[in-house]
Amino acid sequence: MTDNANIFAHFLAVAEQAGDKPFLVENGATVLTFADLDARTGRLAARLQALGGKTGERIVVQVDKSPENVLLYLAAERLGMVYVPLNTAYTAGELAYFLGDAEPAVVVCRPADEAAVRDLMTTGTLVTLGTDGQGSLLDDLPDTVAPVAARTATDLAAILYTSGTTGRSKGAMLTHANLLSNALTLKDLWGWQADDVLIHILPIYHVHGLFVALHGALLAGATVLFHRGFDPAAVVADIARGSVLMGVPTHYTRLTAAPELTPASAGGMRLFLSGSAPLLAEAHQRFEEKTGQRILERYGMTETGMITSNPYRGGERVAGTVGYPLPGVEVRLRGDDGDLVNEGPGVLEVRGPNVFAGYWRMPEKTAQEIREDGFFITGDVATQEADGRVTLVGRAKDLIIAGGLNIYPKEIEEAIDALPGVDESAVIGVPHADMGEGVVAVVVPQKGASVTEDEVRAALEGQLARFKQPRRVIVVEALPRNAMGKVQKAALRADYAGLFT
Ligand code: MLC
Ligand code: AMP
Repeated sequence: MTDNANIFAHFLAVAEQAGDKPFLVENGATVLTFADLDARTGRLAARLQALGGKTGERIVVQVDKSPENVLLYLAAERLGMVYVPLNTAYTAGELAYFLGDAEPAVVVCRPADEAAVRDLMTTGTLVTLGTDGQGSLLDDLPDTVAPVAARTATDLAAILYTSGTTGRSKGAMLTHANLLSNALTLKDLWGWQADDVLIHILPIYHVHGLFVALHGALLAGATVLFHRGFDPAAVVADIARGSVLMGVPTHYTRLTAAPELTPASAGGMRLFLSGSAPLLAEAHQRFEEKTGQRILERYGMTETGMITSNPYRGGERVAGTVGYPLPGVEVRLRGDDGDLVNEGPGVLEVRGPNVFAGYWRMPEKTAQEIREDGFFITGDVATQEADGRVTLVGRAKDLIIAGGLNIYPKEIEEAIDALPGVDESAVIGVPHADMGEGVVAVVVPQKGASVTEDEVRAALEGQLARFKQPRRVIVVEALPRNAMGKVQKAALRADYAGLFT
């Protein structure tokens, strides 16, 4: 192993051992071997340098998933840049905020977005990367390789934006030590081995697909069967060759419906992992009936990486629970009255080497959410059994999770309230068979004005990323309020609980 805290140095040490073994395989063909990793990332890092990228500066990336995107991430880490990946669904308006806030030295976007992104940029050099390796990023690749930058444990490796209850996105600053500690812990806990084969179906702009999945394979020297999107039939076709799959509950619900998936076809898999959103006990059970395999559910956050996990060995994977705090990670619960409680329910707080360094350029927000003793307030409400097992029972934060993606109602309410003729709105999540939760907007028109569902939906088109847009808009005369005048979202959720089921 290496003294350099740069996480890429640790990946490289493993790659050197793995040699010619395939790292990324797509549609049955090897697109990248471990032996290629050093030279390919070295040249790409030299290219980023030539574009003006420097160690410690930010690189903002909004591109479609591809093997080159994986290389770009690794090259950025190699150079010691701070990687800032963005959901490809974000609109120009959303992107403008991220670009202004991150002040990147380099921006990489899809070729089709080049002109629009250029208009939004206030700092940095723009290059493009397409799905098949086309784009100006890979033009003029130098023959030289950039060395692996020396980084300390507290240096930033990435900033991942996460929306907040105020509607404004916050950049979670993740250090090299945050990422490496979590990855090493999960490698041991989940029994990663060099002969593992990961079926990778997640986007690579979030913690789940970028860190939890890719880092596991990189630290184990394991092969990745690379899927650019999620097609259940393609996953089933790969399952005979795979050993590990990570997904959000929607992936498992859709896989359960795939006729080709059987205990025989899934028999070679050693681990199905789920997280990012609650996996209903019923979905857990149906997957087990279908495949004979028990999903291992774990719980995490952008700010903290993984926090708890059901056991891989030597313990039960209990449906509806998220398992035990990871080794080296402490959790505690705080009740409504502000005191710590043992069993809960209470808001879960977490401390450990995985907990982020704070929100980018938001010291006051950081101080509100990380206590002086280092515990981060997750906003998830949990109970804990005497043996440490955690069950998530609710959220203190007003958050909707659809298909594993977080949606903050406040942001959507602000967009709707700004529309002509709208007095106020309340955005809620109600059960959705495929996505877990579906977004519903309940809208009150101004006196004498008329507002229709179609008008609201059309107005939000292009303004908010598609996954955040309400699937239904209900126009009402007034919102239910309690004696304090607060909108009763629980009552609205009950009223519209059956909309998507
Ligand atoms: C797609 N759509 C969504 C959506 N994904 N709507 C709400 N929520 C989502 N997550 C929209 C599309 O724009 C489309 O809208 C319609 O839904 C149907 O799309 P689809 O083709 O069925 O969707 P698909 O491309 O198959 O994507 C579904 C999915 C994807 C579940 C595969 O959303 C996904 O990969 N989710 C994973 C997200 C993730 O990685 N989360 C981890 C965060 S990290 P229309 O109107 O155009 O038809 C984290 C920490 C942790 O949370 O613990 O891991
Ligand atoms: P994000 O901010 O996208 O990282 O999302 C983190 C949030 O996802 C957490 O605060 C939880 O609310 C939720 N989450 C993650 N894993 C699980 C899980 N296994 N069960 C329920 N919720 C989860």
